[in-house]
Amino acid sequence: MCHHPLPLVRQLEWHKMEFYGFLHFNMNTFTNIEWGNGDENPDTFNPKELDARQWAKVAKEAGMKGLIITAKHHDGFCLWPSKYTEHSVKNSVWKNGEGDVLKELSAACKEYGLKMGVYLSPWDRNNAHYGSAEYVEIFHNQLRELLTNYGDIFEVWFDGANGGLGYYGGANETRKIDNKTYYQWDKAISIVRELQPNAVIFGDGGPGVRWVGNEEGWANETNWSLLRRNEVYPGWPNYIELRSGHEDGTHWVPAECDVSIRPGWYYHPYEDHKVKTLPHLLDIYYQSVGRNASLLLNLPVDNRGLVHENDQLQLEKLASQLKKDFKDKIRVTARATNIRGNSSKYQTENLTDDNNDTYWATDDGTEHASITLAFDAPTDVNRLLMQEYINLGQRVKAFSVEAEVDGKWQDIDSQTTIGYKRILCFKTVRASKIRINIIDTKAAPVLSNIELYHAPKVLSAPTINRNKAGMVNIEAIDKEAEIYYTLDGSKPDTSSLKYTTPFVVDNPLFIQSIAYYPKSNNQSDVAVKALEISKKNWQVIKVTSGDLATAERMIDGSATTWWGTAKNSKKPQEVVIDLGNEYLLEGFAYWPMQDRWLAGVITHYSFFTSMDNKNWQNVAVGEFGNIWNNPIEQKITFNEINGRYIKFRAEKIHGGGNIAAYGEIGVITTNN
Ligand code: FUL
Repeated sequence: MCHHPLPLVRQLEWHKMEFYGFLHFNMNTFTNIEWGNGDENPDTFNPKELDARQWAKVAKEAGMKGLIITAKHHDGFCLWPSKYTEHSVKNSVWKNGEGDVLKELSAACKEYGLKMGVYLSPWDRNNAHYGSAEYVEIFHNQLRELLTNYGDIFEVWFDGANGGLGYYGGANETRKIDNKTYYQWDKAISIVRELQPNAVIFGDGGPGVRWVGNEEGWANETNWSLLRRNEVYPGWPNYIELRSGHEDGTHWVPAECDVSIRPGWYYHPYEDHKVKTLPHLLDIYYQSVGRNASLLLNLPVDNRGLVHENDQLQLEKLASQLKKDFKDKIRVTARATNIRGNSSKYQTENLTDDNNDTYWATDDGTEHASITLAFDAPTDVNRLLMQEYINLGQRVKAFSVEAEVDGKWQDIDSQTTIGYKRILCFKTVRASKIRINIIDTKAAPVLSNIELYHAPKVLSAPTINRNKAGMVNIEAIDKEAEIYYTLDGSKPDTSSLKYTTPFVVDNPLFIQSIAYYPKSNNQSDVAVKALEISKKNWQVIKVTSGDLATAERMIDGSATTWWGTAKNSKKPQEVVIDLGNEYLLEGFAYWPMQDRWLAGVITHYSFFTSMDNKNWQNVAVGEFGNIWNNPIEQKITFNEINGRYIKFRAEKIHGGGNIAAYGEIGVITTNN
């Protein structure tokens, strides 16, 4: 007998969904920021062409199985006419206050056969009562409304971001709460159980589904659906562990990878050309669904109320590529070194019968076993898909894969966990057999499915970089590729400019480029880079602490080289940059450091401009919303002003060492 956590029926149903969509659409869509403060005027919410059927259609055609919408984000604005706040659609000009986005989405999901989920932010920066027991009751009541009025809900999403600065009914202050106790989670969970017994609850530590510990769309290769759940709570500082779960977990709490199709969660026009490329989206798919997690891919609905054309196009590419990757299942005959009780109930045919309810198993105590999959004739193969029969838990701890090529066995991969689904991608081999060796398990292995494929090669778009001197370099991963580009906004093809050597760009410009493979007459996705004025005359002339001599790293054109102020320096830290010339400035850009382990991320800023480095104008003050969880480029615009010097002050920072760190600083002089 094995004693280990098993999934509940609602979790088993959730596992089968694999790929579904997130819709970030709310007040932030109209204020063009990631986190609203809560003091926004409800009339600001006014989508003129809102069409939830379009969202559902796009999602359905992409192969998504459901949609989760931000019914209320941290700014507190409710997309449904909640009885428990005035801060909602009912007080906006949209549909004269008669609208209800949740209702429209619920009807659209029904029409397109999608499941629906709700994101309800516990943190509410609008509500005057936030921090007191009164608000918790409001939160619970809002939850009740969402779970009562919109049909079946498959997932309830509780965000881990909690407490801090906000409007709070005009108090404009910082409010801290105790993440573990304040929201009375037991009560919130029992409301979900009462009203939507089939819904799974998402939170940092579940209870039903856990966060994967990053917002980039990947789980670790080792990924247990198990968690020592009682240790984890919203905002848990050891969230890095969520990427693998816990081998000795006490509960079944599988991982969900949430990631946006653009850098930000909400729609920003300046990210229209930053929709993720097909190779990037494919990587995300293989590193989430292919690693025993689900993929929750965000579509930021735009300020018209539609999924933007560019996002739709990339999603279509992903869907059609996945269809190609998994189109022709290679025919195999499976044999195993051990079959439980030599019984036909556990036969190897169960691995290839397209039925996940039948499975192959070994005798108890036989934790090592090999499965050999023989092809009719030598066949090209580069994908291996495996599934454990998780109704009986997650058991495999280590396995290896070999291929028989020209009569000789060669190693393909050595891996750890499998879980609900594992997909290995490897270099194409022409094999006559594939062998899977189960090396270590928690109990006798039980596998329900094995599939092999030969997925076509996908071409990567080139990368475009510019250094401090303004020199632009375009590179393709495959050295056989030819590179073409345009500088006039047109789509590049093989009749465009051919790239041979780096060239200088000093002024704002839009570069678009493709990699073209003459052998196969194939071209990649388009790489796009919006360039601002070059930094060739820029100089960092003052830092309040740290090494001025190396400070150029914050203006060298690359966000991956960063510079930081001295450790434990007195806050707030400032840097002053001489742009070398006078420019009409409309905004600035800040890249936090891009290292895997972040430090010195500026969350609150002040920005100044000057003509003479003496008299300074304070042109912007604010917060970089969600920058810690999603450390992407931040673009802040302000009223046009002439300036030669800029001063960037870190008002508040987050993360180790008490330093302020800068991946890159830029200015905005155009609307690119
Ligand atoms: C985070 C939030 O703070 C972001 O704004 C976004 O909603 C993301 C999905 O979760 O914790």
